[in-house]
Amino acid sequence: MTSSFTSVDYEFMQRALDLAEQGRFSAAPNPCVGCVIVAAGKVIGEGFHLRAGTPHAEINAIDSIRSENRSQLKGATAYVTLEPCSHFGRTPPCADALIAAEVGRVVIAMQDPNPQVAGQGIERLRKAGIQVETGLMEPLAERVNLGFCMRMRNGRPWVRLKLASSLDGATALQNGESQWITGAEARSDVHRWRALSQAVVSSATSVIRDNARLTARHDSAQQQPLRVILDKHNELDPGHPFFQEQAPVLLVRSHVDTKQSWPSNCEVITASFTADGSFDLAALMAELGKREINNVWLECGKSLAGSFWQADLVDELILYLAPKLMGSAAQGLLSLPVFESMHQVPSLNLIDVRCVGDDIRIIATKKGE
Ligand code: AOF
Ligand code: ZN
Repeated sequence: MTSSFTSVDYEFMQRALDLAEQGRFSAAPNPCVGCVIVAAGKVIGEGFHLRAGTPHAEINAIDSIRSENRSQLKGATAYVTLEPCSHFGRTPPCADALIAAEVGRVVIAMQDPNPQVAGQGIERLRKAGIQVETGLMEPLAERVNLGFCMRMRNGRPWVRLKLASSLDGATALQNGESQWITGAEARSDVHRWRALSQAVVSSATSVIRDNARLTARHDSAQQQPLRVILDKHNELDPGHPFFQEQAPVLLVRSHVDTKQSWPSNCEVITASFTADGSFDLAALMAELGKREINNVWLECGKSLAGSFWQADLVDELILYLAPKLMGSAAQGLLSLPVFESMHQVPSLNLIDVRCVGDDIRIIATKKGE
């Protein structure tokens, strides 16, 4: 049930959203969640979810209150960015903890899309006589957990396609030279996005041709993403320096040669194929979903990028535009079919446009989403 919220409600939920963000490099596969507890108009407790297996945001918020002040919890309002859980997962239900604390009101930004919760936390709080209001700043709460929500609802990760080009849309000169189009700040921003993702997806061609390491080399990185490499023509060699990085690899090949031995950080699997003989990218994303990967960072050449786009598997574009002109013979951004009419041309929603160092960064999603 949505009701009218006051400006004070917005202020506290914004604080809870800021707290949720603090888990963004570490909470996966769990969602990022923030909680603020308010009594007599003052914040008495705050918490966020740091890592799977550790206490949830609500528990951290309750625990942040000194024991001599715990009586203030009675009748207090808890602001939570995600519905408090109702199930025993790695930790006990937060709904029960809020009931035991005798809070009077719980304001929730969004329902938990996890089928194990899905409204049952809200119901349990209401049954206990707590006033529950939902939907406050819901679109913002959803944006904090795009990957978790996508995986819970559709069984696959949220896919971000990274593209970098000159102002005239070129990604390499005619002779293939491409390093570097964007500047150091934009490249560091890419490492930050990799650190925010649980998997980086690319092709063997990119690894071999560009010597891409695909690791997250950024201060904020807490763990290295799984490097998922599509090697359709079985080209990548076990001795390639790519495997010497301290980061796991999932190598997807057309067939697996059981006699070939691979480094210990590399798991080799056989791809599923679509009817037209290409790798089944939807099946691969479902496989990553099963492996609890919330966010995929897709960083590859124009043909794999085009295949993801055409399979309707790109949820967000992150485009870096360098103020350079690389000429008409240069290579383009994305392999898409020839469109016969402007009606067929995909349109995008701009989500964010800003300068990153000397370059422009555009974040866009497909229109209507
Ligand atoms: C909350 N507050 O801060 C988070 C919630 O295995 P567990 O016990 O960590 O449970 C994970 C699930 O709990 C996760 O999939 C999501 O549904 C919910 N996350 N819930 O009340 C939190 N992180
Ligand atoms: Zn919980």
